[in-house]
Amino acid sequence: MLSKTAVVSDADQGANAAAGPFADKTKMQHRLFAELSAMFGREVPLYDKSLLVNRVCNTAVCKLLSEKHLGFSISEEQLEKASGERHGAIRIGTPEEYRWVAGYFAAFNLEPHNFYDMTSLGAKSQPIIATAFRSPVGPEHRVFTSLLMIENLGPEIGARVEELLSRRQVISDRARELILKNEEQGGLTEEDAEELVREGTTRIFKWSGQANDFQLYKELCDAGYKIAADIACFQSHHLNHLTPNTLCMDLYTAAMKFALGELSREQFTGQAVRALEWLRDTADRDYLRLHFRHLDDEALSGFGDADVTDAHIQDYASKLADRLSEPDLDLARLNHSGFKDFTEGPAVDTPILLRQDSYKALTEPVTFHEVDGSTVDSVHTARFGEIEQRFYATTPVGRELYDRCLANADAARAENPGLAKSDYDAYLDLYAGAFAAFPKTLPELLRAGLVFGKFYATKLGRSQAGAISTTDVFELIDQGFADYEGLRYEDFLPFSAAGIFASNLGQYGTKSAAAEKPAYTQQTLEGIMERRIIDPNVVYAGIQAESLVRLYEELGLTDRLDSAELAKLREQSAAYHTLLNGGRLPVSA
Ligand code: OOG
Ligand code: NI
Repeated sequence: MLSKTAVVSDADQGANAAAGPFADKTKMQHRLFAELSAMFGREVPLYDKSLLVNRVCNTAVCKLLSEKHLGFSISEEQLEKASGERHGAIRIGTPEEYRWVAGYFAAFNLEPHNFYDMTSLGAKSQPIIATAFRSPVGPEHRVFTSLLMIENLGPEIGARVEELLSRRQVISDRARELILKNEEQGGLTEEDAEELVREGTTRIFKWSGQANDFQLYKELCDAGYKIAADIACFQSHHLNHLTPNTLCMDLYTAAMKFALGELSREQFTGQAVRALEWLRDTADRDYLRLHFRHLDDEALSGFGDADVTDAHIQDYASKLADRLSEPDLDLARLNHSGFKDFTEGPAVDTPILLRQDSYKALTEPVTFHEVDGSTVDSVHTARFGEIEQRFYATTPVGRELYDRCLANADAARAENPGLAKSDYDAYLDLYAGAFAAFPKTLPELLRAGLVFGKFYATKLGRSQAGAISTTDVFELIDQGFADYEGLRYEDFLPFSAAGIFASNLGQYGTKSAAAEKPAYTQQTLEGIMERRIIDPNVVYAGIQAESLVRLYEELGLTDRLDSAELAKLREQSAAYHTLLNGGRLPVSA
């Protein structure tokens, strides 16, 4: 059966330019992630339950928000969508596999963004380079995709890893056919795209519990290359984690620790009250816009303000404690290894980039198959349960400040290593201290040039077009002629990733055993994929520049603008459009 006429979404226009009777790639991307989530839920009961805990917490958050912002409400379906975003992580063994995986993702409008060199993170290094596949505009899903750089394992063990990897074919002949078809035709019919989704959930990303070469596995682990063992000895690119997003990180982490039996009821309600009070005091219009895509300007400006009393907050916390104490959320009885001690990323009061946390990797049964036909039953510890909350994308200046603050936070933590466990509130305060240099609200962050935003003319502004004198965007905002929103950060943080690798592999980084440590660049990975990697900063800066050009036009200010400034904005906007229209991206020189 041929698919009905494909509907091409805005975000997809570049990717589907030559649209024939093809399925909408972004729609198929949602299908893929919904199916992956169902697959992972069947494979890992704790993951499935963590989604329920997240759901319970997000529902409480929405109740509080509707009490604070009169008129705010959210349907089950909208909440499902707002909580339905995912990022996955897979780890690939060879360049050839990596190229096929990149082709697979292209069929779902998932393009490589950013180059992550995990071999150069000092003590936190791993023998890995990576990129993340996502839609270039308005992404909801992502896959952080690592490639093992075998030469770092040293010649002897490296050769054995290479030999083992050369014997597997993760992407079936049929999947390869479909990937090539997508590349040739510029799209796939719905039927073909569905088949490619199934190739993903029944084979490519599926956990089989089957592995090869127990001896090599043991030697890799003993030599400090657990990541290599996780990649080389298995028969698929099994999803390592599949991360949902939360509306309130600190509430969710407290809830998970309570459900896992790591916090008493009293400790839980204490932490929940702190998290909910924080929300009550800070979840303003900008928070709502950032977390709920279904709210437009009109909706946002229509909400009334009301107070949420301390008594209500106590009540929310104790109702949550009741719900989490019900037998279906008694997570302590499931296979688990506890929850991470602290959250990666910025402090709770600094709404930039992303915050991540996780339950720790599970120890799962594995059967190793040997060349002589015998089998060995053992266990493997790799798959964990991450959660995240995304905030504003930093400009290069903001990112530099973040990196410095993070180094301070790491140093403060190193001086008080037990604090997160012994006194969590004191730990949060200590951690926040390290980020004191950051402004705490979106308007301040924008004014300081630390985050990217999108600016647009208001009704009032348009009615005054031609009679406005200032071209200063913040004066325009103050005068009511312009409005703003922040751009959400859609990418990853290598140090957070390293922290996650470390706490889950029980291993804080590895040294390269190569005679000379190889240097990897973005071109290394682009060459492997035969695709260009998109620089997200070009996208963020382009979206901001384009919005400013339009704002000035709509307010009749284009002629008043400094010509060099206007030229720069147009250039940034053009660079962004060139990236989007690239289709299969050429490798950069
Ligand atoms: C990937 C780690 C990176 C994140 O959220 O930073 C990542 C991995 O563990 O394979 O997913
Ligand atoms: Ni992750």
